[in-house]
Amino acid sequence: MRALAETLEPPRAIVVIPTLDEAENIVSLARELLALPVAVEILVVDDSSRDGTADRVRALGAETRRVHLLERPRRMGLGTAYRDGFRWALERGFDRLVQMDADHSHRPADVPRLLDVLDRAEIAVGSRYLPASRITGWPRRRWLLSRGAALYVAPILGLGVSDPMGGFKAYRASALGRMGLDAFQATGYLFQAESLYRASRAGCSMEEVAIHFQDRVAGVSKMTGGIILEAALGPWRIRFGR
Ligand SMILES: Nc1nc2c(ncn2[C@@H]2O[C@H](COP(=O)(O)OP(=O)(O)OP(=O)(O)O)[C@@H](O)[C@H]2O)c(=O)[nH]1
Ligand SMILES: [Mg+2]
Repeated sequence: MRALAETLEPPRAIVVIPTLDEAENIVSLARELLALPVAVEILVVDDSSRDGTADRVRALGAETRRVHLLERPRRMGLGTAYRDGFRWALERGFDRLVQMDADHSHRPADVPRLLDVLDRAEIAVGSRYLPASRITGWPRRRWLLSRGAALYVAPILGLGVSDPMGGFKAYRASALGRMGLDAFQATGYLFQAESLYRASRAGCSMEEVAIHFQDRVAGVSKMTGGIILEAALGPWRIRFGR
């Protein structure tokens, strides 16, 4: 019976969005996602933002049952936010999981393209650095930092992708299960590359998708010097142990 139900029911997709003071962005982003031609639910993982992000998400959740909120007691890092969010979604039987930033850097219009890729690969990796990709609104310094991080991290982890630090991806649930969410080392931004490293070690198939990335629309960056240091040292730790 279960096998039959699985073949008849369309895959359930959820977009996991970590937030830290994104009240100005999250509602408009969620509404754009809900208006997509493909049906998705949304999980916001909020680390006790002080600008009312969680209240706005709760209000939206009361309006539509497709928006969910996972609240954490303090800032605990982007990597653990994604892992907690993915666990939440896997426990509730979602088949396809998308991750994206809250600040409108990742466009909802690209979500259906990422999900389509999951018909032929287990992971769709949004890339800012394919010939068809676009980045708008970034000063040259920011571009250099991001491009440099990508070129530095990929060979250390043996990743054959152009944008290992990108935060716009889609996974089949089965792939996340094989990647071992409990074993991750990165608690912060390096989660992005570690997820691909663990996926390739688990034999997951991946395909890169060109995306149009734009600078955050509102709010402030959460990037700090500590995050840059993590990107410098972390890949070696992930590759060669603690
Ligand atoms: N829950 C949670 N979310 C976080 C944390 N750190 C960052 N985020 C969110 O993760 C996403 C990416 O963070 P950003 O500050 O946009 O980082 P970035 O895109 O590298 O930097 P900018 O280019 O300045 O935007 C955003 O939605 C943030 O609100 C965290 O510790 N916990
Ligand atoms: Mg951003």
